[in-house]
Amino acid sequence: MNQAELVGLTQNQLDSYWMPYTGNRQFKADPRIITAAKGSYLTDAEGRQILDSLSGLWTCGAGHSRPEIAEVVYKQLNTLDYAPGFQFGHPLAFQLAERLVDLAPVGLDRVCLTNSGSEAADTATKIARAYWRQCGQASKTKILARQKGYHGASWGGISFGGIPANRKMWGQGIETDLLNHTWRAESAFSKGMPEHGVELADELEMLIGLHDASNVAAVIVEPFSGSAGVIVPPKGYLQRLREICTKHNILLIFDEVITGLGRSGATWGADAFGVTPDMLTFAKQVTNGAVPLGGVLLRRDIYDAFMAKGGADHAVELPHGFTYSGHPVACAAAMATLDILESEKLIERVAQKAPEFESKIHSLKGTEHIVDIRNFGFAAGITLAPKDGDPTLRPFEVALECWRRGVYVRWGGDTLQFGLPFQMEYDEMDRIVATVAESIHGLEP
Ligand code: PXG
Ligand code: PLP
Repeated sequence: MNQAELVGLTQNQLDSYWMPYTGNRQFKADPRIITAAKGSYLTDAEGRQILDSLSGLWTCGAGHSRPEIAEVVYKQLNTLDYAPGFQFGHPLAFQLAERLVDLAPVGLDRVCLTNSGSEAADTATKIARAYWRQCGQASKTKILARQKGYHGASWGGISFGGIPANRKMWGQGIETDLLNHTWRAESAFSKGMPEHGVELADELEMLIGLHDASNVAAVIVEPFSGSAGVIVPPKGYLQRLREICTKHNILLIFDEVITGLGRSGATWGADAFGVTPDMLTFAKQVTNGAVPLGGVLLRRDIYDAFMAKGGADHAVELPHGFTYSGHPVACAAAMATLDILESEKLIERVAQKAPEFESKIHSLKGTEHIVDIRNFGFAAGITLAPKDGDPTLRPFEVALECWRRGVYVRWGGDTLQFGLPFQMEYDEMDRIVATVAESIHGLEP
């Protein structure tokens, strides 16, 4: 029996669901069904305990199925299940906003709430364009980003996202141009930030020269690229992007959907890398994955510009928002998550344990077919050599072999990706590393 049959799913049920970012044909021929999760472990349809090396999808750093979150969510559903967020408010949204602002890098003291990272990236870039319009510079509309960047699956994210496979299907998106990515062969196996390559940031000067600053609204980058396989910027690179954006009056947006709220060993990637953007997006870890929520932290004067130009007192200053923006249940889950991150000092734990994770993951250097290993905080990426001319085949095969051996590993493109739960123990890290090595060796060359 396959795992779908084991939990009583019919073929028609399997076939009915068009799964997201999934090889549907392969999955439905060999389903991998997760039925429960606790701490750092998933339970599959066979009742196996599977070690979770990606915290869900970079979401559940505080561990799965936290009762502290479940309890507040249940209570919230019984008190205020939903409140209209347009023209009316409920206390938790404001309380959460203040709390996020308190955590934010200095100067980012206004926040919009969304339901996902994709909506956060859309929101930030829409605000960037609208902001320049409010400032009387309506020609500043172009969004510059970076190759290998991931900013979600909506029209914004696929327009200025830099992963080729995610772009090629959709035709014309919004106007954008992309910097080169920061992966360089000579930096392979760098621990943390590569020493060399800061000059890659100077390409931004070239792009701005090409398009003219009068046409550019914002630059959006992940502090380190997550989905593309944890590509960490060289030392000084983000600082230089910051300088160039400031010089040319262009907003700098950090997409911190993965890097934010602990993953980098600091509250934000902005803190870990010591660079403050003008806006910052977050999602995933903010509710520990329990309820969808995302958002954008931004400079107060950006908000103020809209208030100043808002028109009549009763007018809406920014015609933007989602039915579920600031959903009370999501806000409750976020408050409980921030409580856990603080009371268990989970971000500090990531910072403390990251050096050991770094040395463990880099111990795989020399393993056949591994051509690069990168890491930052509790994130790491491994690039595998192509197989039969296909760069995506080996990661798929290795990750499935890891699953068979009881470790959930995410694959994407030519990489394997790791985003450890924040409370992960050293012996569990060892198990992940050993399973990756065994899985590579266990497969046909
Ligand atoms: N920005 C960044 C930097 C992300 O990593 C999004 C935006 C979009 O968020 P939503 O919530 O709309 O999916 C993301 C999401 C992976 C993986 O395996 C990464 C993401 C999602 C799923 C898988 O690397 N990132
Ligand atoms: N489509 C229709 C017809 C709608 O009425 C709405 C919201 O009212 C949306 C899409 C957008 O949905 P959401 O606000 O959940 O993003």
